[in-house]
Order: sequence, then structure tokens, then C-alpha cells
Amino acid sequence: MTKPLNVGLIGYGFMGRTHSNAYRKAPNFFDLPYEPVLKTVCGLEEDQAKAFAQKWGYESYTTNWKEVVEDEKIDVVDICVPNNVHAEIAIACAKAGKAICCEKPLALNVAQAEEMVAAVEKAGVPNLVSFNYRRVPAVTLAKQLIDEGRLGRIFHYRANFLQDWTISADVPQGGDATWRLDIKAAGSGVTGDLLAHCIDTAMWQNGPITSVSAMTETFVKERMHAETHKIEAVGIDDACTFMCRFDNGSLGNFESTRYARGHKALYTFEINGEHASIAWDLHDLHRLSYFDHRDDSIVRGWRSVHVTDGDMPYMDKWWVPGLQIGYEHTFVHQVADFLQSMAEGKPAAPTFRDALATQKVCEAVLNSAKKKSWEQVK
Ligand code: SOE
Repeated sequence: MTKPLNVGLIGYGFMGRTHSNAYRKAPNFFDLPYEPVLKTVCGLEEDQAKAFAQKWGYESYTTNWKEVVEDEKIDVVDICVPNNVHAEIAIACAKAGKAICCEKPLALNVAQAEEMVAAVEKAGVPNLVSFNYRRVPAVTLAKQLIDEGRLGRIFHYRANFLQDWTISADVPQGGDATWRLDIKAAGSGVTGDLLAHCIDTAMWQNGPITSVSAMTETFVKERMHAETHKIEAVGIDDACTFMCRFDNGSLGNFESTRYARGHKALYTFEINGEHASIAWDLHDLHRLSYFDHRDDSIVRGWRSVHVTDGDMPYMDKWWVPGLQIGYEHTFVHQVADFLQSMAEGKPAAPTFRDALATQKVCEAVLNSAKKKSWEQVK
């Protein structure tokens, strides 16, 4: 018997759409213990909240997030607002006993993230942070291959997340989509927005990062603020490169920028082990490149594994072998896993505590860049 699970969404932007789509599709493809019911959407502009509710099938809308949190009928609150409001909303949700799905990065900084972890753990509420790329089937398969020991000892982990949408000095900071350029709303630039994805995946696959040495740059120093209409100093990092050590002895290299002309969302990683290597590329997300040194030398080489067979992660829930899925499905998998774990009374990863570990690496990276020194991850 599936039970209804009432969802309150806070934030109707890009992420509000990906999450709403996921709540709608998950029960069609997965056998879930709960049936998500889109109860309320909340956003700042009433006409937009209303239009969003109509388009996505929410029963009601509001412009006051506290109404969502105080509504006894709501079981899960989904937080899809800019980073500077995650903490206040999530802590209120925990106190109200709601399950919480929160967009990444968890918070503006480690201090806030720690308060959020304490709040959800004290309240004992289910909590998950939306690092969605873990749930690309090829990325999950990479984790499986590592856990099976196919790579042997790991020597290197390298990841990039490259974009090019902020090169023009005319792009404002602050406002709807461009809050990501406003230090007050975002907390940091590419480090929290993009590298946090890479760090989450890397630590999930390869274990904790223990120390970092980073450099950052802000290429455009001043931008118009969409809310004040004044030219203001830019406080975010436009680009960040760091090297690191993992607890297992392997070395890491990470790069992210919004100034890589020609790249829209090129998230890639490569892992080199004693026996085998793995590489993955978001622009070709349904393929995993795999090289195994143990193959006979006359056929040895990089294979491109098409991750669409039913015995590959999540793929038995979709079409038939050979037919691929994409970006939106990572959020469907996230909802399915979250609801399943909730029914089993188990944590769904990445939890707030997992995301706190990522936040600590991000903070160490930013501190390292500022101080021009190696930083230990606390
Ligand atoms: C920024 O452009 C952004 O939308 C990030 O905020 C997302 O987390 C990333 O998945 C794609 O890029």
C-alpha cells in the first residue's frame, strides 16, 4: 500500500523545476512506499508562485515559507532557494519535524552547516542534500567498480567542472538566476556551486580529502547588482584550482571555472588505479570509459561502456537496453532513493552530515587560496 507524502517546495527556479519533475515521475518508474503529493509551492513573487503551482500541479501556493513549515499536512520540505536562506529554513523545518531535501551546497559556510546538522540530528528527521550527479547511472557504476576493487589501489583522482556563462562583464550579480554571482547569496563562486559537486562525488568514491592547496581568481572585479542597480565589487571566486591529498594516499587535482569559453557544463572526472582507470564526462553522461590493464595486451584499450543495461545502476527502471536517460533522471533517482530510505528508517546519502564534510573541504580550499598555504581539512 503506498501512502501519500505531502511535499512543500520552497523556491520555483531552475532547481524547483528539476525537483517537481522528479516528484511527479518517480512513482511512475519506481515501486515506492509513498506517493508524493505536490501540496504547496512557495516563492517570493505571488504571480510566479501561482503560475508555477498551475504548471506543475501544486494544490496551493504561498509567498511565505513559514506557512509551508508550519503546515501540519506537509511531510517533506524541499529547499530550492539561494544558499543564504538554506540554514534558516532547514533549521525551522527540523524543529517542525519535517523531512528535508535541501539543494547544494548545504550552507554559506561550515559554521552554518554545523548548526544545520545539529538541528536535523537532534530532531531525528530524514535529510538529504541534492548532489544529484551521484545518481547518474554511469557515476554510480564507477563507484561500484571502485568498491569491487577493480581499480586496485587508487593513485590519482582528477575532476573538472567548466562553464563559460559569466565571461561578459554585463552579466549582473544578484537577482533570479544570477544570485550565484553575489557573495551574500551564494557564499562563494565556483567553489560552492560547482566544485562542491566534484568534491561530493570524489569523497563518495575515493574517501575523505585531508589537505588542500588552492588558488582562486575573480576575473571581473565589479558588476552591476540586479537589486541595487549599482556597480558593486564582486566577492565570489570566478575560477578555482586546487590540489589535494586523500586519506587513502591518493592525490587529487580539481579545477572549476565559469570562463572556459566553449564549455557549458563540462563536468569530468578520471580515476587512475593500479589495475584500471575510469573516466566520465557529463556531456556524454550515459557512457563510462574504462581501461583494464589485466586485459590481453592485443585487445587492451579504453572501452566506452554504454550504461543502459538492466543490470547497471537504476537502468532496470527505465527503457530497454541501448536506450539512454539524462540529467533530469538524476533527480528522479534522488527522490526514489530518499522515499525508499525514509520508509526503511535509514539515512539517504548524501545526508546533511555528508554535505558538511564537503563544506569543510570547500572552506579549506577558499582559506588556502586566501592564505596561499596548504590547509588541513578539519
Ligand atoms: C550553475 O550554472 C549550475 O546550475 C549549478 O548551480 C548546478 O548545481 C550545476 O549542476 C549546473 O550548473
